[in-house]
Amino acid sequence: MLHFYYDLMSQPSRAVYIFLKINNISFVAKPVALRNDEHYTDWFRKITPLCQVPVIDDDGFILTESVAILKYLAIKYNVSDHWYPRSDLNAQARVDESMNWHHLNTRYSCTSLFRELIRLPILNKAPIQWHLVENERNQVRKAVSSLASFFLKDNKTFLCGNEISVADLLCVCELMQLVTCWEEDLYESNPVIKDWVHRVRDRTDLVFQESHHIAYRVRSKFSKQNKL
Ligand SMILES: N[C@@H](CCC(=O)N[C@@H](CS)C(=O)NCC(=O)O)C(=O)O
Repeated sequence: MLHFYYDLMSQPSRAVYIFLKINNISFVAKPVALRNDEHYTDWFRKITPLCQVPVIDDDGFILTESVAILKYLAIKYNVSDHWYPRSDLNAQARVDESMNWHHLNTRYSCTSLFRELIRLPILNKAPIQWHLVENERNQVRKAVSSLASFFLKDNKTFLCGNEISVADLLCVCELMQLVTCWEEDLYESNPVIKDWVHRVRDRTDLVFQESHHIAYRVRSKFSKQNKL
């Protein structure tokens, strides 16, 4: 049986969660509350000494890293080829290209901005460091611009072609983290990106909404007045 360890506040966890649900892959849900430091407990350290989510345990085969997990699940559960192409090497390489780029660009910039605005002020019980925030916003702007001008060029429907892939899930879940801190203008101000995010949301529909409830709950706690 497949066990899935996740926290829906975690962007890569949400991508895997949406993938599992949309493809009707049964799993035993094992939420790990990062806010309560559950990832540092002894029981979770036994699952992964890296103390991070997401993780899967598929009949004793434990796998960390969202990209590896998504590829493994796509192949193991033989989901529709568009999610992670197996029949066309070039199409597969496009999805890999996008996911490799994602880590140091959308992932790094969005998670850094979220950390400056929400994580660190809570952890350190200290005010937001606005001079650092502006730098992180610029990194997000740069990633958004590359997404539009390279990955979504020529009016592409999704990042790697006309159908959705695991790369779209990872990337959109990362951008959606900005909703928590009222920073969604950073991507919504770009019409190409705004439309693509909406397409991914519409394509994954109720699962997308369910997986992002918590992001909107955090948003309602983080006052917009905190923003500069
Ligand atoms: N490269 C990993 C990143 C995993 C990761 O950074 N997970 C975060 C949540 S988004 C986490 O568990 N953070 C807890 C910590 O590092 O203390 C992946 O893509 O799965």
